[in-house]
Amino acid sequence: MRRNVDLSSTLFALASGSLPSAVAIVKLSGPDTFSISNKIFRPRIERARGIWKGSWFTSEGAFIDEGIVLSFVAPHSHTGEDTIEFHCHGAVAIVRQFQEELLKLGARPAEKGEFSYRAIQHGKVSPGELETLGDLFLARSPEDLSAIYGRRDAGLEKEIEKIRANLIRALAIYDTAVDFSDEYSQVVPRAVEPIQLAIQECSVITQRYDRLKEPQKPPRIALVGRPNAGKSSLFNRVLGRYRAIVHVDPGTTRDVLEETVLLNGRAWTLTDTAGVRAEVQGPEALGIELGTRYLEGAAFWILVVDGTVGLGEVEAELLERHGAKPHLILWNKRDLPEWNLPQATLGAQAFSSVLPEDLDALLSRPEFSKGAVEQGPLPTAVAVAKLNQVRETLSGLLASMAKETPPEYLSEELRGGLRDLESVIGEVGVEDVLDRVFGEFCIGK
Ligand SMILES: Nc1nc2c(ncn2[C@@H]2O[C@H](COP(=O)(O)OP(=O)(O)OP(=O)(O)O)[C@@H](O)[C@H]2O)c(=O)[nH]1
Ligand SMILES: [Mg+2]
Repeated sequence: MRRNVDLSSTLFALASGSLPSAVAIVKLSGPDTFSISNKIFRPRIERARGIWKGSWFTSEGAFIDEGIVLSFVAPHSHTGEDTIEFHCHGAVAIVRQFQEELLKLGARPAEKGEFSYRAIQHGKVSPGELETLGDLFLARSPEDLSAIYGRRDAGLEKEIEKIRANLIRALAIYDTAVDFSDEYSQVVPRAVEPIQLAIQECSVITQRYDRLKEPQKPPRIALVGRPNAGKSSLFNRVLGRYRAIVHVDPGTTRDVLEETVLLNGRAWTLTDTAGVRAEVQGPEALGIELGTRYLEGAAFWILVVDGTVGLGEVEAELLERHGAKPHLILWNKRDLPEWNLPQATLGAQAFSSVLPEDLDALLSRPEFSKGAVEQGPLPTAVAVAKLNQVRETLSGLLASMAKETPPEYLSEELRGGLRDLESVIGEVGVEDVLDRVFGEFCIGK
């Protein structure tokens, strides 16, 4: 990945966005910055900090453009080197000609992140600051921004400490097994639980970062139930418009319908699915199967029950298979005289999608305000890489325990994992961030 990491060449790159644009910024940085600039920019500028207005010409004297130049003198620049920013018109032809001239005059195109690399080498930014900078470009919401800026709070340290406590527990078990080697099968398996807990806790932390890196749809709430229960009616009420077909005939909805909604201040993907029933074939059966897959990917689900009919096998099976996932049971159609909610039916809520007060109460339920993504402290990319390594070590330990690997070996491996874990909250080193800088940063940064 890292090809040219010398500090002696003078680099150039387009530091602004894609062309054409109102203004383009071409950045030139390195020891020959001023001498190169003076071969194409008039008036000549001294090696001094300033803002200059003037024009650019090719080495043959042909006019390219006019604009302004910002000059910085080492070490007072982003890279810590002599740097000039050319602010010209953002036309493809101008910028291209410009870059060709710079190339002819001995400058070389910067690689991704190469300016930042020089900034680190010259002590202008710390690796930790570069981490923050890298993540800043991934932020899409004010929440993302405050998570990135809020990292300095000690939240992550507390979480790492919890993982560490589990690993120390496991270590004590391994060490006991070393001392009582003939009782392996009674002692070592006790370490499985703390190790599994630690793996889980590592994942919880790294997932927060994955969410920042991979923009996703908001978490899903799936509306599920038997045909005719009133899922599509509820879907439409929440959206406030007639989006899904509603009909007295069961089996109306065949496809999965999804819309983004704001519930209690949080974005969710609300999903209407085909009513579940056995003994159907063809498109309806396919629709039911598709709905099941969406239910599996949901963060929350609402079982809509026709309160004039009650529970049946469909509901029992859904609850058995998906009951562990956060859900809510709505005993729908309470506006009808035939409606009946037997006492203590699985904590079901009396509901009617035609009663506005019921809809209001549903939409303001506190579970919708939290969002499905847990809002803990955001780790850095370096911390995530280390935690992934820890998780790998721990998974390896689970496999080794299953094979009755000697406890001496387990203990040694676990100590390595502990060291990696402890380094998560230590200082970030230059080496830790270099691959990221060269791999992910934009050209010109
Ligand atoms: N009175 C009353 N009728 C309702 C209520 N909710 C739905 N309905 C009626 O029940 C029938 C079925 O409603 P849908 O919303 O299409 O039901 P569904 O669960 O989407 O049905 P499928 O798409 O077949 O799975 C329609 O005639 C609706 O008007 C309610 O709260 N009260
Ligand atoms: Mg429907």
